[in-house]
Amino acid sequence: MISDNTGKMYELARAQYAAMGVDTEAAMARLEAIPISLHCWQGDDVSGFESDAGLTGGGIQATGNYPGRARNAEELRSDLDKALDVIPGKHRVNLHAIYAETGSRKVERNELLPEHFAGWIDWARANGIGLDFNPSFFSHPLADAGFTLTSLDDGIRRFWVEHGIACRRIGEAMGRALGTPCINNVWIADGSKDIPVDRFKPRELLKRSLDEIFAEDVDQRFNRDALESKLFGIGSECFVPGSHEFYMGYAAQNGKLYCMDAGHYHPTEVISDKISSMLIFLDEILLHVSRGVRWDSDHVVILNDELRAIAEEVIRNNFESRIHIGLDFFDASINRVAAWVIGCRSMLRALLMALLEPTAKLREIEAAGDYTSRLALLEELKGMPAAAVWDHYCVRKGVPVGPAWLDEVKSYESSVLPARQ
Ligand code: RNT
Ligand code: ZN
Repeated sequence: MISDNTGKMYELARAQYAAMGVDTEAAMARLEAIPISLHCWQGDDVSGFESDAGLTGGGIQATGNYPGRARNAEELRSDLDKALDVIPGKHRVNLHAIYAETGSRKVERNELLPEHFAGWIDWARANGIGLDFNPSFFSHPLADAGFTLTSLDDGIRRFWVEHGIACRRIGEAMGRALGTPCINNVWIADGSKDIPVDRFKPRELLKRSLDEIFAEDVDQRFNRDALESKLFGIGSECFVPGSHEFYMGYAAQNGKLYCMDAGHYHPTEVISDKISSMLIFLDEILLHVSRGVRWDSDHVVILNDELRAIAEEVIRNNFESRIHIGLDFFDASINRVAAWVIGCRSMLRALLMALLEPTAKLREIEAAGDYTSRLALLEELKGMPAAAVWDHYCVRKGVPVGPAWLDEVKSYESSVLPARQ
C-alpha cells in the first residue's frame, strides 16, 4: 500500500526534476555507490571489550543511560546488523582497537594482531562490507597522564608508537581480506587542561612518533592512514598538540589523509568550507560527520544545513572517490541502534538532495554573475520533492519507507535488549 503510493509520488517527482534537467535515476545510481562508514562505538558508548571500566579519559564522553548497551562483539554485531538492515545501500563499519576479541586472554595494545579481529573480518566478509579502523590511544593506564604519542616518557611514547604500528598491520589485513582499503585513522587525546609553557616540544614528539609509526612498510592498497585533528577536549581545553595546522602540514608533507571531524573546530567554523581547500593539496580526506551542539558534543547527525553543505561539496565536485565519509557520534540517551539509523539515513538523504540539484545550471548562472537567480533557485529547490525520490530509493533497496524502520528497531529493542541487564 505504502509502496504503491511511493511509486506514484516518485513518477511525479521524476517528471518535476526532469523538467529542471535533473535525472533522478542517475542520482539514485550515484547514491548507491557511496558507502558510509558506520562507527561501531555508538553501539556501546565507546566502551570497548578490554575491561568493564568502559570509556576513561580521552576527553570525550557519552552521556545517558538508555538500557541495552552492547556488551560484547556478538551483541555489537547483532545491533549493527539490525541498523544496516534498515539503511538503504551497502556501507562500511569503522572499528577501534578496543573492540579486539582476545578471548579470555589479556593482550596489550602494542601486541594486537589481525587474528584478534578475525571475528569482525569474517562477519564483514559474510555481509559484503568493508572495514575501517582506528588505534585507541585512550581508556588505558598509559594514557591517564594525558600524553601518549607526545609523552616525554620515552617508554610510554614507545608503547603507543608500537600500538600505532600494530594497528596499521591490522588495517592492512582487513583491507586485504575484504578487498577494499581500510581507512586507518589516528586520533590522540593528548593535551593539557591549563596553559602550557612549551607548545613546541609535544609537537616535535608527535611528528617523531608519527614518523616512527609510518616508517613501517604497509601496503597502501589495503591500508590508508588518516590523521584527525582537534581543537580541544574535556581536560585538554588549553592545548592540543594534534591541532588542525599540525596535521594539515603533516598530511600534506607525507601524503596522508587528513580527517576532519565536524565538531573539532571553533563553533562557527564549518568543515564543508574546508573540503575544497584540503583537496587542492591532498589526494584524499576522511570525514567524521558529527553534530556538535554548543561544543564538540557528538550528538546524532541530523539533516541540517551543515550536513547538506557537506554533501553538496562532495557531490558538486565529484569528490566521491576522494572523500571517505564516516560517522562519529555517541549518544547514550536514546536507542543506540536507532541513533546509527538516524545519522546514516540523514547523511544519505543529504547526499541525495545534493544529487538532485541542477548543478551545471547553477554554475552557469553563477559564472554569469546572476546572483539573484542563484539565490532564488537555491531557495526554490528546497521545495522540490526529494522525499519522494528518497522513499522510492528505500523501496528499491528493500528497506522500510519513512518512519517504518522505527517499528523494526523498536521490536528488536523489546525482543533483544531486555536480556542485557
Ligand atoms: C574524538 C574524536 C574521535 C573519537 C573516536 C572514538 O573527539 O572525534 O574520532 O570520537 O575515535
Ligand atoms: Zn572524530
